[in-house]
Amino acid sequence: MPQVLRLRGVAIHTGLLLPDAQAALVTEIRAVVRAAPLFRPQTARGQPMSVRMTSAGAVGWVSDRRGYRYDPHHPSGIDWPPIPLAVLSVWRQVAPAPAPDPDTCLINYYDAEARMGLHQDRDEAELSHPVVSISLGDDALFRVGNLTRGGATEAIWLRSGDVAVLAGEARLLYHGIDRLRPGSSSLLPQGGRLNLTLRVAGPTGVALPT
Ligand code: MD3
Ligand code: FE
Repeated sequence: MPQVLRLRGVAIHTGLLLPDAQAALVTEIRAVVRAAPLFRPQTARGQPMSVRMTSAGAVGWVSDRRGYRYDPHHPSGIDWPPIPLAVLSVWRQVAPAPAPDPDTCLINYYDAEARMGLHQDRDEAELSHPVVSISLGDDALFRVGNLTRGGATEAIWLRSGDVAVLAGEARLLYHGIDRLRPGSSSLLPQGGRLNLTLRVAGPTGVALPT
């Protein structure tokens, strides 16, 4: 039975997506990844991240020597593919009104060794819009901290089909992924985990005089 768990203001809709809906999302994401291949972003310190990423939407998240930002192009120079309608539908189902539609969907792929350190999501122009995150594949130990670095943290296992909604005060909490439970899901034939994060990135760069 789906239920909403709350962890420090993070709302987790457990089991929101049934297996057929999860499989349909994976099919859509495969098409996105074929068009816009996964890449390994560099951290601010120039180290490759363990998570591989790509995006769909008007803009996508990139990270290189120039820093973290939203860019209208994949590192290869192509436009990002559009956000699949099935993914957009999840946002429309769970984002608290009156949120605009998202303009970016970050696709994170975790293999058995990948992890994501504690961080805040603050590369968006307007930090008051919600963030919606969809988990597909292997279970992941999700950790939530505080509005500033340090202090006590709590962790919860995210499972395939769970949808997290980050709104209000929870939007700026430090969070990360400690590790996967490899082999816990058979959704992805090669194993691992896909996380789809929908955001309103807003305008990139500054308007130039015409
Ligand atoms: C809590 N992704 O891409 S998703 C990220 O599972 C990211 O790939 C993780 O953190 C992942 O930035 C966590 C759940 C999530 C997403 C955004 C949040 C939790 C959040 C924003 C604020 C607080
Ligand atoms: Fe994040």
